[in-house]
Amino acid sequence: MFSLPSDHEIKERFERLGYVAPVRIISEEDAAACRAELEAFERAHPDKVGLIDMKANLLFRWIDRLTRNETLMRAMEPLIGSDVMCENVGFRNKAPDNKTYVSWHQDTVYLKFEPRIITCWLALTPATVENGCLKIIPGSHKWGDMPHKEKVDPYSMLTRGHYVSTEFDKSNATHVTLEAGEGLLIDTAVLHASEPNLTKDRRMGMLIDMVPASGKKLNGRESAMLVHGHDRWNHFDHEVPPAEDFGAAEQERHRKAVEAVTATFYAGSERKPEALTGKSRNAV
Ligand SMILES: O=C(O)CCC(=O)C(=O)O
Repeated sequence: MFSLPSDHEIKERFERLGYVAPVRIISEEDAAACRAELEAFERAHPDKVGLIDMKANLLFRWIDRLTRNETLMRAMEPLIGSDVMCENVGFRNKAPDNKTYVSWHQDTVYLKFEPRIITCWLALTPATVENGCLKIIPGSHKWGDMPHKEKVDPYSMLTRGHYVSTEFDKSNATHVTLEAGEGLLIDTAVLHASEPNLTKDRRMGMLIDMVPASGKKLNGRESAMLVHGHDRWNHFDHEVPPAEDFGAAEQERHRKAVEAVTATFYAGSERKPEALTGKSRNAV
């Protein structure tokens, strides 16, 4: 377990700025081991890389373990308590192509939960200004829902290519640089974006989306994984942790869970998640 800021400091920074970073979650060695696991999967199943875009914790034990990480749970406790559901895990691996980017957006456009989901963006490689770390607008979680549009853009890392469609003040936009194994805890209402990767190596990170077990999805019922504590509320269907890596039963449960979530996350969109097809734009 790594040391953390005090509960008061985590809560105060999160409420004021909409994020806390950096928070060391795993060691650099463990982050390198996660990268090796992921790249072994990519080499073995190049046609299935897209599956890890959503609910990847249903497919691999090492990913499920990360969602239950002790330091992560302790860091989340002042924000959402100790009964925690993991709603989603997805990878955000940015190719060193000087093109792939993420436009300014809020995740609350499609993540409709009460309270709002908190994401841990966990770096598996260093995330730097040069390789396109996240950029955020501190305090923008208090701005309310901004208007968004979608566009088809092969270089947008967001499946739906959504972006904020009005002008807004970007003068205090801040780059959040991370060492491998460090995390950024972010309110999903915070405006964020990221620029192309200008280096020679991939920038790799994963999103771990968490909500208190007492929380609720506002537009339909969904499945999620209980990763800490107890569920006394029955607001989610419980997902089953993987018993083996990428087994047939695991793939079938993953497919069903992604299909169910697609019905609400992608409601009103013509796009479909990569996690349904296996095809990925963010592969090696
Ligand atoms: O990894 C990134 O650069 C940003 C990803 C992101 O904002 C998202 O998937 O919502």
